Amino acid sequence: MHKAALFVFVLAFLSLISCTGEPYGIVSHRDRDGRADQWLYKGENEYKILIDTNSDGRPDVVKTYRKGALADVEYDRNFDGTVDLVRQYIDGILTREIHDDDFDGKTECIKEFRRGRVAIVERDPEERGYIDVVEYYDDAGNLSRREVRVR
Ligand SMILES: [Ca+2]
Ligand SMILES: [Ca+2]
Repeated sequence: MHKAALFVFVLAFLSLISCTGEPYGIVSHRDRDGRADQWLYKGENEYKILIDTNSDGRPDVVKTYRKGALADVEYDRNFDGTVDLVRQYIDGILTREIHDDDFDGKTECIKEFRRGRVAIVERDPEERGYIDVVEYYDDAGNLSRREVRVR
């Protein structure tokens, strides 16, 4: 349930950046050659700042603000139009990262943070949509426990 919600969240972003037209909202900045490289998208209870970091005309970093505070940042690190890293924040503090580090569109790792440090890592190495391995880390960053879930 929890994990399903995360996948829905990522898909919602994809539908946003696949829009066409002046596609990504209001242009809020242009780089020196006059092309847009930053857009502002206003929703009902949130706004998004979309940034094109590699100047290909498409946003690859999307920052979402809710109630004026940074809530999450989505990254397309290989510039293929698909989100491959999501960082979620509460009161501006990083709480969770959702990783697709092999860029196949499927999540294989979720990291939970406590006071800015990794506390729990959930792994789905075979990308079947189930968490197979849960790792717990202590305050010094050392692995303290590793659970393998058998299905
Ligand atoms: Ca781009
Ligand atoms: Ca993946």
